[in-house]
Amino acid sequence: PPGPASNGGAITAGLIPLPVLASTDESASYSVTAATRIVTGPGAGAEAVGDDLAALLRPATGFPLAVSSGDADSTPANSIVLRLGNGSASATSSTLGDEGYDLTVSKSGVLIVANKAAGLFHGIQTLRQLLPASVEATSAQPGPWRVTGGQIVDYPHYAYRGAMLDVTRHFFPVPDVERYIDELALYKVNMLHLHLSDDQGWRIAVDAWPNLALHGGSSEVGNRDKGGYYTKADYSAIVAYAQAHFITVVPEIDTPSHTNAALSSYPELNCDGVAPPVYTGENVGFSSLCVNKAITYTFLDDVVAELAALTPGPYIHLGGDEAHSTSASDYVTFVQKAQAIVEAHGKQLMGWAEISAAKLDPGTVAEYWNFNDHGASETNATRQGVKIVAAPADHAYLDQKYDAQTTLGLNWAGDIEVEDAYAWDPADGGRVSDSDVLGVEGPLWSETLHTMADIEYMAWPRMAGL
Ligand code: IFG
Repeated sequence: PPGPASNGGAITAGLIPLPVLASTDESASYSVTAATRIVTGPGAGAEAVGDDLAALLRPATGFPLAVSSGDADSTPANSIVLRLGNGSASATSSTLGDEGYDLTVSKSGVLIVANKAAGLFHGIQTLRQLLPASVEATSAQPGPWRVTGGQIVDYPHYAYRGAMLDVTRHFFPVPDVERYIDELALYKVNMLHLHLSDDQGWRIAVDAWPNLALHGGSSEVGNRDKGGYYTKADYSAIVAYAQAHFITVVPEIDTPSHTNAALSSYPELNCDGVAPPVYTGENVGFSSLCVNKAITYTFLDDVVAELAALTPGPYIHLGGDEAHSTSASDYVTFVQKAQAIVEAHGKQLMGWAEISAAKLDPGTVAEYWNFNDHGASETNATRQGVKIVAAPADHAYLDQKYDAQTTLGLNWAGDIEVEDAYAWDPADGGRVSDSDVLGVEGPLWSETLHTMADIEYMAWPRMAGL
């Protein structure tokens, strides 16, 4: 971020993302001590965030940091106050919205005010970053735990601030996904897109079509391990963990291509009635659901119905990328039927931006990734009033190598250093307007990833750059 002098002084040094407004008052710094209390109120939402803050700060500080619910207006000395209220002195509630917060550090403590618990949660992420970095340690560290005095008023520019994790090319168990959620929360990411199916695997149990998980979940790229899948309880655990971090899960079932795992699981899904063998390679675009068979839409309706029932978020992502084995007219027919199915289950369709070849409803979201189309798929979307999520592969694809020395990852989109992940324009240099951009997303494809360490090597620090 720009130097401290240009945006509120020392209080913003090193904060990611950079707050909207900030001012430093060095005379008002505060140190968290054994006597510091966390006071929340009113409302259960505030108390939960107070407990989150205590859990985050106790290990490294070793302080008790008792949490109590205070009365609506008290700001007791030596306390960190988390208050849900009607805005604060410097920011009206409409400015803060649902995710913004107003954070003040004074000699007597810290006050964080927000309209909703999500705003308080984002405020405590900033407080984490205002403290010495050693506060992130899981064992007791020496203090002092000093926070520079001043005020921060902050709220997101984009509604959709996402990360995508491909749990299909290689499977990652629930604890890995939860760890990634912990990391994403520190940077106020609020959407987690899970790529749950592809040619090489199917990763979510569907009661009406049990072979999808049982057969489709048994393979992966390279087949070094034996794939895996989330039971409905696993998926619900991920959704709940994400929700506790104010992150919304966007499940993706990739269609009509990237479907070999499903086609291999059920012969009747194939146009010729023959199930292909499982696929463990890295090619894309060779598979397609059978657009002209009725059972294809029964299958899709059953899958979407069961997934929608487990997904509190507004979006079901049905992929749509690289449909090289589906004719252009069949593709449009399929996308429009898929859109209707998603909406019939009370959700909005999200898809890779190629879906904009079809007639899209205004609530649909197109995720722009293929910069090689020079903006065609994103402008086809915005021209029909559909918003985009910007994930251009040459800036946002975290599976791309940092440089020639990076052993993990692919490089078809070019090397991506932190600077490339940070310094780019979601409005694509004016090809779309900023108001068309719902937000940004950092996809992490897992053809070459096997472990949490691999995920973290590729995701950080570039996801923070995004
Ligand atoms: N393109 C494919 C992904 C993945 C990626 C790897 C999209 C939307 C290349 N589709 O990106 O499945 O293979 O970088």
